[in-house]
Amino acid sequence: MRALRTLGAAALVAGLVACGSGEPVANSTPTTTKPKKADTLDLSDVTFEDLTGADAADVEARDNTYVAQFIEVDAGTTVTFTNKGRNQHNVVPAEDGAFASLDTEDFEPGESGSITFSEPGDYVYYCTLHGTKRKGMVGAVRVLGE
Ligand SMILES: [Cu+2]
Repeated sequence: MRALRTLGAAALVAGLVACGSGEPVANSTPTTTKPKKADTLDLSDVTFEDLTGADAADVEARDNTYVAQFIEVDAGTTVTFTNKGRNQHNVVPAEDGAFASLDTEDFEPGESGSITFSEPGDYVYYCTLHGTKRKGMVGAVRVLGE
């Protein structure tokens, strides 16, 4: 009986030590999330073409730019992207899963694809063949609420 009690006390002390040494690791984790945001195009100085008041809007993918590059629409608007270029393009959200991508194989020259934006917010997108999340063939849809 006596031996068991001693063992229990030793385990308790070991537990406290482990707890204390783990704290600095937990404190350092939040700093790793910050730089991610800078990967995406900064929209603070961008002028958006006002396409509000309509149910639908069009964006052309040319070689190698989106026209209009920056549009502002009401929530619920369907934006149709058309590949007007001679080359392959695609439309991929900068934020993973923000909307369904228009993939290259479904977006050959002359083809179109539509995306309905129901939630207000800024949606940066880009062509993975000719751009990045912040330069080259990149654009954005600003979706306004009521
Ligand atoms: Cu492209």
